[in-house]
Parts: sequence; structure tokens; C-alpha cells
Amino acid sequence: MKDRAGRRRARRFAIGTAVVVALAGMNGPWLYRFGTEKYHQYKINQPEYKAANGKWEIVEFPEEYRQNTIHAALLRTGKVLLVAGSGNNQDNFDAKQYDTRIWDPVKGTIKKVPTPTDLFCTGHTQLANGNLLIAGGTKRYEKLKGDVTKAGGLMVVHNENPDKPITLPAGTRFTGKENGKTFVSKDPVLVPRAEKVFDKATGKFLRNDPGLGRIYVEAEKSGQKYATGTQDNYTVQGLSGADARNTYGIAEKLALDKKDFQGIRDTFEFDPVAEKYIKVDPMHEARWYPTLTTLSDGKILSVSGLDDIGQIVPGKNEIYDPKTKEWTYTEQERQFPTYPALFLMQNGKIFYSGANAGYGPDDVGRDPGIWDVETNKFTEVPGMSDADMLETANTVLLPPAQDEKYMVIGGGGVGESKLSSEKTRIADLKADDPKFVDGPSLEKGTRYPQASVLPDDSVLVSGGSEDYRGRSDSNILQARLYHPETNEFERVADPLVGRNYHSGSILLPDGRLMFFGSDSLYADKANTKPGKFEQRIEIYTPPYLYRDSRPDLSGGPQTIERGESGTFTSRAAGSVEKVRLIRPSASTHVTDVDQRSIALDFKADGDQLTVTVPDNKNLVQSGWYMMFVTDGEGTPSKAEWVHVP
Ligand SMILES: [Cu+2]
Repeated sequence: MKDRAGRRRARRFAIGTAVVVALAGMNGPWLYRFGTEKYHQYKINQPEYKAANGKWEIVEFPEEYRQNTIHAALLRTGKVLLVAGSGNNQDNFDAKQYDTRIWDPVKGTIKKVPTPTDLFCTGHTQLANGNLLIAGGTKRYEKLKGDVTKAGGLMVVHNENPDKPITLPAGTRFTGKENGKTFVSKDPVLVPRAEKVFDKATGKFLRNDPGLGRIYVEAEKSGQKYATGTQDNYTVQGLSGADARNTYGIAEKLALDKKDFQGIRDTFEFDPVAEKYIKVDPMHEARWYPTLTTLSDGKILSVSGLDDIGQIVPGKNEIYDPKTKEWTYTEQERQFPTYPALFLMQNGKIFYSGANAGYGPDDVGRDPGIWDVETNKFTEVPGMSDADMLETANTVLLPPAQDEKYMVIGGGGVGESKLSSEKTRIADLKADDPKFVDGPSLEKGTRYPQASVLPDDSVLVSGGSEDYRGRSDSNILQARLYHPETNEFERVADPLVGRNYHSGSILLPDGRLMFFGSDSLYADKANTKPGKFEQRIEIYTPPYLYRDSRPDLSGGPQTIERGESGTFTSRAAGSVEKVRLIRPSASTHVTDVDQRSIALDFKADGDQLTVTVPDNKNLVQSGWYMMFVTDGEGTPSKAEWVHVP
């Protein structure tokens, strides 16, 4: 079973040995100058090496186009949208410097795009019409403990009045009944009316459940003496009569603690042809680090994130309708940590792998499972190993998507934990009682692994770091191809650039992969100098593009409906073994819930290749796809874009 990897290793060793022997025969001072690094360069550029291991190349944009890319999405034009917003840089944020680029990976051209607001840490997903839905972002940067001067925190405003909601304007003052201290709100808040609760059996009125509004409040003056130590009940100033009786606040301690990032409600569709952001209806909740996932009916579910007061959104999820371009709350609530890995299953339910990007309590919404959004039923999927290390893990729907096997790769402990997992875990959701079983391990515990599906059904897994945000110089310069049919990793050429937090990877229509971002906390092994954002792009050309020829593909229809067929032209039609529709990636924080590779049935006749798109709308979500054909050698064509309406 280890044959393939073993053979590769032997081949690599053989190439290395041959060169060393040749050099040893020459002797002389030249040999000494020819150091390890040069030898490495020589080795990795040999045709045999590239054909076995692929090749990595760094792409550096001209200086004025460089940015801290946090988000990347492949557009149906074949160009890549690269979004930084303020790019995790407080100076950019203060200067309102928000960046977006569009890069053409074939021509190498790059263009700036005006960015309407701070889209740093937004959520995104591909829409059926080829636009990219983008929702959420940054309202305010975090403030670390010693930088916070005014005591503050969350005030939960209660409304006991069942007859009407109440709105409190920004600047509303709350005074503690016990502590006598006054705090001021930063934003307006709408508090819904109370709900009357009746006994189900007798119909008898039991009580009013107050409506709740959540608002950030702050002391009027700086200093520790304005902080509180414990929970208190607060009267709302400026109210009179029934409003004064019905409305009050409750806050836990209001102190000089760290303040987290705060989210925004803004939503846009990015038009890939006009290359512009188009503003649509904002979300109901502000979100920083939300996940957007396409549902069975083509609407988009938005989940989690930090809200406009820097608290995790407490289970209030909402749905975007691309027809009306409006958001509606789901009927029931369910809370997840930020950037949860949520995928549409073939039965229309949502699979949550447990992977996430790291905010939220460690005991809420951390267990993987299958979620029926409509009934809110959640069925756990057991068997996850290193279950307490799912932050910053990657999740991939293994190809082909029909098999419905998900792989969860690496991950780390909650928060800034040093712990990381070298495991991969695979869940077969087609099984009667789905459970996770371990797949092959990585060499090291790995947070932030990048993972991309390739047209030949392999998955490239690379990069990441052992410690939180690459601390102690722990970036991992390794890459592997995972082969689902043998359940094995095959080590390939090492990446040139370390990539940890704020990184990701994307399959390009020509079969290459692009990698972006990385945000090391420190620049040195001793963790004393601040790190610098990695602005370089890297391209990996897989081994399959170092063969003599690749299948051609052209001439098909641009649109194929589910359940329908289309005929393409390829001189290699007779040798085609696989046809795949691959949904373009939209990736951030090594989270990409869009990418999936769907197998198509096909028939060859001469140079004609007729392919059929599966019927299931949950398997083949409406949208634009890259169609690749792969021959018996495992060499893919370039993709043709196909729209499934
Ligand atoms: Cu982040």
C-alpha cells in the first residue's frame, strides 16, 4: 500500500545520488562553491524531478499592487479576486485604506478595484449567476488589555412590555442600581417587545418573556475606578412612565478587559464582468468571520461571526435570497464558533466538520455533525480524533463529491494554544451511521494547512505551521498529494514560502494552484520581533503538467442544465477517463466551503465527448463550474467554463 510513496522516494533519492556522484568525479574548488542550496536548486529544476514532484514558483506583484490578501476567489472570467480590506493592519484601518485586486493568472495582469468598506474578515460564496456574495467585515480592530482605557462591555437591555418594541439611541446612559456607576451606549439598539407565554395545556397566561437587545457600553471617563466587579441591574436614563418600568439593563462586570474585533452588516455582490462591488441589503446581524453556505434552494445561509460589539453572534443565523437580495432570520437558533466549516449535503442538510477559525466559547457548537436547518435537529458525527484541536483545521469534500467523504486536516487547540494535530480524519456520510476514522497522518502537528482539490481527484495539502500563527519559526515547508482511492499521502516538492494564519489556496482553470497570504505573529524564532504579512503569491504546478501532452477540450455549450447533456470536442476523447465539474473556490482562513469536484458520466465518439450533468441540485448547486477532462495517465485538460442554471 505504500508502494507509490515508496517508489517516489526511491526515485528522488536516485536522482540525487546520480548528481552527487557526477560532481564527486570532477573534484576541484568548483565543487565546494556548489553548495547545498545550489544543488537543491539544480535538483528541483530537473525535468524528472518536476514530473514526479511538481514545481513551486513565487509571483511578486509590482510594489504598488501588493497587499495583505486575506480572501481569494476564482471568478468565472478566470481571473482571481484578491481581497485585503484593511488587511489586518491597524494603520490601514485608521487611514480607511481598503484594498482589492483582480489578477489574471494567465496574462499576469493586475488591477486595483475600489473597495467600498473594510472587507477584512468578511464571508463569501459563489452565487448561481457567477457573482460572488460578500457579507460582513470589520467595524473596529481589537484592543488588547493594557490598551483599553475606559471600562466597558456588553449591556443586555430587557423590554418587559409585550405591546411594543423600544429603541434606545446612541448615547443612552445606564446607571447601576447597586454600584451607582454610569455607562454610555455607543450605538442605537432596537429591543423587541416581550413575548407572552401561555401554558400549553390550559392556555393560562404564565408570564412575559422580555425582549432582549445587546449593546456595547463604556464608562464616561478613563480609569480603573469606573470599572465594576460583578453583575448589576441598570436603570435606563431618559425614560419615563411605563417605559421606565418596563426597560432595564443587565450587565456582567464592565472592566478594562481586551476588546475583540467588531463586525459589520454590509453585503455586496461582486460582479466579475463589471469588476465592481454592488451594494445589496445588509445582514440583520453584524458579522466578523461569518461562513456563507449555499442551501438546497439556492439561497445563502450566513452563520456565526463576531457582532458589532465584538461578541460571538449567539446563534442568530440568516438567509440571503439572491432574487430579492434581502436577508431573513432562520426560525431557530444554533450557535457555532467563527468561520465554521459548513457544507451542503446531497440530502439538503448541512454537514459541520467541527473545523472553525477560532472565536467563541470552547464548549458551544464545537462537535461535528449533520444539521437540518429547517427543523434545527443536529445529529453528531462521532469518532473525531484530536477533537479539541479543530480550530484552524481545513475541511475538504474529497473528490468525487458523489462519494460524500469529508476529510478534516490538522488543526490546533482553542485560542492561542501551542497544541496542533498531525491527524487527518475522514467521515463517509453515505454510511448508515457516519463516523470519523483516521486517515494518513501528516509529519507534524499542523494548524492552517492549505488544501485544494485537483482535476485528477487528488488533493494537494501543504503549508501551515505547528504553533499558533507560526510562532517559534514553526512554518511547515511541506506538500503532499492525497489520493482518495488508496487513502495515502504522497510527498511532493516543498513550497518556497511558509504560510500560516490568513492563508489559502485556489485551483486555477489551467490546472495549477495558487497560494496566498500568511500572517506570522513574529518574525524570529525567539518570538521577539513582530511578524510581517506575506504578500507574495505562489503557484504550484502539479506533476501532471510536466508530461508530454495534455488532452484538449473545446466547443461545448456554455450552459448545461442538471440532468442534461452537452457535447464537447477533444482529439483525446477516446482516452478520457474522468470528467469533472469543479466549483470555483472562495477561500479565507483555510476555509473554503465552495470547492467541490463532481464526476460526470460521459460517452466518447470519435473526437466528440458527450457529458451528462447529474440531476441532484444539492450535489450540483446552480452556478459556474470548471469542466476538466483527464486522460488515462491522469493528465487533465485546461478547463472549459460551464454554467449550470
Ligand atoms: Cu483572521
